[in-house]
Amino acid sequence: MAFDDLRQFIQALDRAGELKRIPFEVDPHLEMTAFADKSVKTGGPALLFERAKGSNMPVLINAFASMKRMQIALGVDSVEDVAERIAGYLQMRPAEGLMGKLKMLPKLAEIGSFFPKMVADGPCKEVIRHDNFSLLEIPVLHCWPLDGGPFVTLPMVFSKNPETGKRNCGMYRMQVFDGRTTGMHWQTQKQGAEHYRTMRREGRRRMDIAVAIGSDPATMYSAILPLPPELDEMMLASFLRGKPVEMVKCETCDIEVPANAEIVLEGYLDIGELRTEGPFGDHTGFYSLEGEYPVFHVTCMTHRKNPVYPTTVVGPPPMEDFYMGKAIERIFLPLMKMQLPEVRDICMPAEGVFHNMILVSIKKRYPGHARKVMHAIWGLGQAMFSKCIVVVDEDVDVQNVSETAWKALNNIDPQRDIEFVLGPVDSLDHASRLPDFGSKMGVDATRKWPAEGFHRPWPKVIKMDEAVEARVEQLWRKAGLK
Ligand SMILES: Cc1cc2nc3c(=O)[nH]c(=O)nc-3n(C[C@H](O)[C@H](O)[C@H](O)COP(=O)(O)O)c2cc1C
Ligand SMILES: [Mn+2]
Repeated sequence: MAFDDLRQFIQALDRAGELKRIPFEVDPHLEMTAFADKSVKTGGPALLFERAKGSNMPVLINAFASMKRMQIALGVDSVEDVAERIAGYLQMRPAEGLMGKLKMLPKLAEIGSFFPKMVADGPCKEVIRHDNFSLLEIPVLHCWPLDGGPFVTLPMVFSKNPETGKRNCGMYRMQVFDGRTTGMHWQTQKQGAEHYRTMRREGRRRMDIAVAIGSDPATMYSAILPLPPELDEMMLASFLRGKPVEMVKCETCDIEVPANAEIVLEGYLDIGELRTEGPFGDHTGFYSLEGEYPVFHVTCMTHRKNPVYPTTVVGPPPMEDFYMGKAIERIFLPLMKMQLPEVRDICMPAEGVFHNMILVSIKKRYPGHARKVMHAIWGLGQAMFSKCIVVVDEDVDVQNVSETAWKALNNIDPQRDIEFVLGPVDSLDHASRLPDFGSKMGVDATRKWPAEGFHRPWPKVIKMDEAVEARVEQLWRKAGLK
């Protein structure tokens, strides 16, 4: 069952006991952050602030901030189900015989629903405002004390590739500078930034942008997925929902947005115009530094009647983004395995803030195999940012970080097994020698082979005899122990 919009999702969270409505006034300046942080770190619910200080709009926060809420958002019992669905399509083979072909029909019919659909009108057009609007009406959170200002943190930013006309949707935070302008914090390796560079090279002066805020959760979530550049996020959203995303044309620019959006900001970037953005209390748990980013000029705001403003707070982990990232880890595993079939599992522990630490277990089959996997990951889309990759053998459960650390730390001869490479790093990395460029570390913590020049015997992991364990289990109880 796909949600029609954000409101249906809110109702579903409420029904599942995953939402707390806050009826009294709370300040978007710092207070909501402290509220949301406490809730996520204590396993608390999503929050709907019904009275945001200084605004008429309610604020939704932490709507994705647990695995349970991610499941509700994606309409599944487990996010692994999404992975299985994807794997099902990836493994589709030409059917044998009539029965085989008939069996494939439902799957093929389903593919038809993956394409977003243009519609003439939609709820996001209930109120259209060309002149009489201000971004300051929106209860945008000033998240942390040293932030440079208020930031829109869950925007779906739409742009078009000027060469192919294909759309992109990415989630890039936007610092609100005043009633009509914001920053556009796309990092240099992201698709919006690539469209911008292409247009600058072509000598264009103006880049159309539309930003949708708040829609059905699968569509919102698709904005953060690390898809290949020309794969339409709205197609993936349609796949996740099992129902086409309905798109409407903007009023003032040549871009389409989800028709069910709560708020749409239409406008443009003046190509070449940059403004200082930040600092911002970031995913890393540190303030990311100020930087120069394009300026988004908003020329038209459309919205639903009584719009709800969804947002998130990032900061010292784990926060809402951890759960969004964990679901990505699970959903993308089959895609990674398609290119790297030797990979058994991966895990990005919360402390590593996504890509600072990736634990990978592999079926090691040939000398140097662990290093091949590291380099492949560094070459795989946004996994290029992986700062520290630890590769272990298939018998290590990488979801158990403690077991992985124990075995990996025992298995390495650091000088032999650690490799440093240089390359692109996350813009949020404050330690790299240069912005966006620095070193990354690969740790080969697999068991070493004679074919890799290791000729000493490799010891076994200690394990008690099973019969003895069973007997001691009885003796244990006999001794009155629990
Ligand atoms: C809450 C949240 C905020 C994000 N903010 C930014 C941001 O400000 N800049 C950025 O480049 N990526 C940001 N990201 C990550 C991107 O959304 C993600 O890399 C996405 O895949 C980019 O899409 P693209 O490949 O179409 O450019 C954020 C992710 C989340 C979950
Ligand atoms: Mn993209």
